[in-house]
Amino acid sequence: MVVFDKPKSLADVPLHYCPGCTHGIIHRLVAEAIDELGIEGKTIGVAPVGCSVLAYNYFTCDMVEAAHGRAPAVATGLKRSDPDNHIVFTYQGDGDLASIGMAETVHAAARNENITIIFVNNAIYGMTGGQMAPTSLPGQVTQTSPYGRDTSHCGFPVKVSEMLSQLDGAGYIERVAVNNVKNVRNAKKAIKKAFQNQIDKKGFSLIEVISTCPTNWGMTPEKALEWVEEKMIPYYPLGVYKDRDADNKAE
Ligand SMILES: Cc1ncc(C[n+]2csc(CCOP(=O)(O)OP(=O)(O)O)c2C)c(N)n1
Repeated sequence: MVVFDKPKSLADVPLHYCPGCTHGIIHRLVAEAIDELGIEGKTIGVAPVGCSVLAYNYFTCDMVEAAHGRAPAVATGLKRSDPDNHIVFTYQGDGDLASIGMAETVHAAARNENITIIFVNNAIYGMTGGQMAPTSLPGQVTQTSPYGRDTSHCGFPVKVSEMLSQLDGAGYIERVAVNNVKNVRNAKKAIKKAFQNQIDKKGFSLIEVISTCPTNWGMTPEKALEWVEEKMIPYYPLGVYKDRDADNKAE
């Protein structure tokens, strides 16, 4: 009896991610959602620059590479070119989505583009070696804030889910984490719903996934999971920030 299997939407190759990095878990959840919804043949993923730049090696659906920050713009084109037959998702880091790509993110949400965004928030620029990101926490030590992020001159972190939920165009915004089994299960539900929304033509969905970067945080994988629970989740509370469907039903 098979009790555990690899999703078909995930290639059978070793991942390049560091030990304890949660990109691998998030890849799996996206692949499971694609499998369960039976959309592999029509799904196109867009991965820009960042640690997940090689995601095209891991997902078996079609993948397109975007310039840094531009994934929502590329996804918009792919979706609009054949809205009934393309299921399009982006897979973006916080440096990518909330810094260089902020304009694309905000306007894709404002336009209610019928796409699914997987936003991996690990509070740091991973690929380039651990510089401060728009989501780095106050006091967080990074390569460019060696004494800790000082908000008096570095400003404050951007809370993407809270911000986007204020836009009328955004359909579904949820923040999840993958630091324990319960949170991984919730993350799976949210990611699957974000794809289902697109199938149902409900418009823009973004799932923010609180993730780890033990290498650049300078922590063991175990300590990184604790840091998520103790530092990141209190600053970035988990939950549904916008669900147009539920809001409409409540009215
Ligand atoms: C136009 C452009 N500017 C800057 C870079 C350098 N760069 C590559 S990845 C990256 C940030 C990656 O951080 P994030 O998006 O948070 O993803 P992570 O690597 O942490 O998963 C930057 C600044 C680039 N490749 N292209």
